[in-house]
Order: sequence, then C-alpha cells, then structure tokens
Amino acid sequence: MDIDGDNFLDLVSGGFNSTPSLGYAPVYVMKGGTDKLKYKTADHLHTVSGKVPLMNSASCTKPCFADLNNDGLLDLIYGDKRGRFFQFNGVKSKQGLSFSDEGKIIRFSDAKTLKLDAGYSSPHFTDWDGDGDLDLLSGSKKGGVFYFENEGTPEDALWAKPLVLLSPLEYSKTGGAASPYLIAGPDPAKTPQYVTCVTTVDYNQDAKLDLVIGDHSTLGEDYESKEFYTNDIGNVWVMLRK
Ligand SMILES: [Ca+2]
Ligand SMILES: [Ca+2]
Ligand SMILES: [Ca+2]
Ligand SMILES: [Ca+2]
Repeated sequence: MDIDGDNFLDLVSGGFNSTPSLGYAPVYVMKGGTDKLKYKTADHLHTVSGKVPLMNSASCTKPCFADLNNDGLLDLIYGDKRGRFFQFNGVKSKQGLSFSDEGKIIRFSDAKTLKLDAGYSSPHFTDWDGDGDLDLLSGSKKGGVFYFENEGTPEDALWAKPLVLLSPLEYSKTGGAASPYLIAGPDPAKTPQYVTCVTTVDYNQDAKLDLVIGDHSTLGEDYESKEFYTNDIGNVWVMLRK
C-alpha cells in the first residue's frame, strides 16, 4: 500500500519481537520509489505522535489495513502470536496516513477478546458475505482459515463467533517412536499447513471471492526428538469458492 501518499507502493511487514527497548516494533514499513523492485531500509511504523503502535506485548505480528470505522481512512489491524487482533485507527498527518496513538484490542459484543486459540492470527478484511460491511478472515498457527462475520454496520463492527472456512490440521501425540504425531484431517500434501495467511481475490473471475493462502512449511516427524518439524518450504494455495 502507499502509506506516505507519494504514489509509490510501500511494503509493510510484521515483526517477530516486540520489545521496544531492543529496537523492535510490531509493524515495519519499507518505502518504495521509482524502481518497483527496490525499497528503502525498513523503518518502524509510527503513530501520529511518533509512538510504536504496540499493545499487550504483541509479538509475531501480521498487519493489514482496512477502513473498519468507515471514515475514509485505512486503519491498521494486526494479529499476534497469541491469536488476538489489535486496531489503530487511521488519522491524517503531514506524512500522509498515520495512526492513532491509542489502539484497542478487538472484542466480541460481550467484551470477550476476539481470539484464535491456535495463535498466529493473520487478519484480512473483505465483504465475504456481500452485505456491505467488512468481515474478518484469518489464518492461524495450526493452519486453516477462519471467518468472523461482521453482524454490525460498516461504522461499528459486531463480530460473530468464528466459522471454519478451511479446517486446520490436527496434531495429536500418540506416543511411540514410530509415530509421535498423527496428522489427521485432510491430506497434508493437498492443503495449506502450518502458519497460514489469507487474502481474497476472484481468481477464476466467476464473481465469487476465492481464498489465496500462504503457509510457512510442510510438517513432518523427527523420530529422534519425537517432535514435529517443519521443512521451511511454504506454498501459495488457491481455494476456489463454491
Ligand atoms: Ca509510498
Ligand atoms: Ca478508518
Ligand atoms: Ca459483510
Ligand atoms: Ca471466484
């Protein structure tokens, strides 16, 4: 997205560690220029007063932008390691788009924190049900894609309990050296696996939004440690909507 309004697309990324004293921040920006393949060195994304948009020691952040209060300015929303979602509203500044100093944790209408127990929430907002307001999709550490319908309005979201659009893989310890972990559910070779991120596009141009999912790696077993391991080969998957 173009965060500084100079008509060059900028690259935005989350970060692993969120300890400000170590110089880390939840969200980084790499400014783009005339050469579409080159970006400036990553800098922290700051709020309108120059603060780091950090809440509740969030780490392993995954940012996205969506206008969640329908005021014409994109808002910053990021997921974290614990599966929560944080929102900093967009505000105008001299540098272009900036964000409110105070963030909020996104909650259900009963005030409980909206959270994916599997962790590693990675938000994406789109009008998935076509009723005019933005709904929330998210991947998770265990994979899969989760859908939170917005039952409120474009100005004031109310989030329903999540539905599973794509099942996460289930890992259960069975004991025994030969098979320390059982991978159940869909064929692991044919479905996104560990640490999914999702976006939407009408990939086959049939007027229905499809899922495009990235994952981190393919899972396997380590017979020595009896731990599952990842081979660090991620894939990009397209799941067409029926
Ligand atoms: Ca820019
Ligand atoms: Ca907004
Ligand atoms: Ca909607
Ligand atoms: Ca489609």
